[in-house]
Parts: sequence; structure tokens; C-alpha cells
Amino acid sequence: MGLNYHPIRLESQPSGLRLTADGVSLLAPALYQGVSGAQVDLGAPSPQGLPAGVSGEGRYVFKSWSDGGTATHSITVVSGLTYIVAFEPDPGALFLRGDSNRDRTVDISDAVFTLIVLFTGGQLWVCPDSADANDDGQVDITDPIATLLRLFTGADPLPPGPEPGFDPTADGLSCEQG
Ligand SMILES: [Ca+2]
Ligand SMILES: [Ca+2]
Repeated sequence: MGLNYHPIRLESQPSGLRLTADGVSLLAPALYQGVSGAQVDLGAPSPQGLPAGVSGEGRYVFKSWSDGGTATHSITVVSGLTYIVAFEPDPGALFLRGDSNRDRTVDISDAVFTLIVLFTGGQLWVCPDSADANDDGQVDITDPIATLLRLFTGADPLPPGPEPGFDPTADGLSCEQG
């Protein structure tokens, strides 16, 4: 007698993130063939990068499975299974462009903070991306100037902003923590 397989539908929120079934890495949404009555280990790698097809830099962390299970847990295969794993943006990877001192507003103190760091070789940012006001992938004197120009002319900030977000452009800087 042969084994009876059931397809398990695996989805992620947002769509396009990675999950694992019995250690096999899958890009959601995906179908995984499970043996009827057997156990399958579901896993949610966390943190992980942006969903497939989304450019930029940022991270998502595990939030929940639709069955309430932990990031890695086992399920029993029956027919008609669907599991959805939810991820949420990693708060440490969210920032406002220009907010170099990380107080969640962009004002003149950010330009001052960046200048002090640049000229004193002082403490580095926990989120260098936030100090890259002109989003050219480097933190230098043109960034506090860009912040001051924007403040004095009322120009719109470069994203992410005015709400904290991920970096929409991939560059050499990161926002790893804090
Ligand atoms: Ca600030
Ligand atoms: Ca820059």
C-alpha cells in the first residue's frame, strides 16, 4: 500500500517571505506534500529580509502562525490544510531619513548631531542609514547640509518618512539596531 500525500498550503503575511517545512526552505505561497497522518515541522526563519520582489533594505521578524504555534512547531498532516505565518517589520530596522539622533523627528538637532560626529570622530550611529539624509549611501557633510536645506525650504524628506519605514534603496549602509 502506497503512501497517501496531502498538499499543505503555506502562506506568509506579507507574501513572498521564507518558511520551512521539514527543513526545506520555501518561498510563500507554496504547497508542501505531506504524508497523511505524519508529522511535518513548520518553521519561520526570523529575522529575514524583504519579501521576494521588493527592493530596498529591511527586515521582518516572526509574529505568529495561524494555528497559534511557535515559530517552529509540528503539525499532523490531514487533507485541506492551510497555514499562514505572519511577520512584522523589525522595529530596529525602521527609521526616518535624516533623523540621525534617532528621536523620531527630523530637525536642526539632527544636522548638528551629524556634524559633531563627523568632526569629532565621535560615536557612530546605531542606524547609519538614518543619517544619510540625501540617500547616496554615504554619511558625509552633504547630509547635514541636505537636512538644513530641507528644513529651511520646507522640501519633502526623502523616504522613509514622515512615518518610520525601511530603506527603499539598497546601499552600503544599514539600520541594524536601536
Ligand atoms: Ca532627530
Ligand atoms: Ca549621504
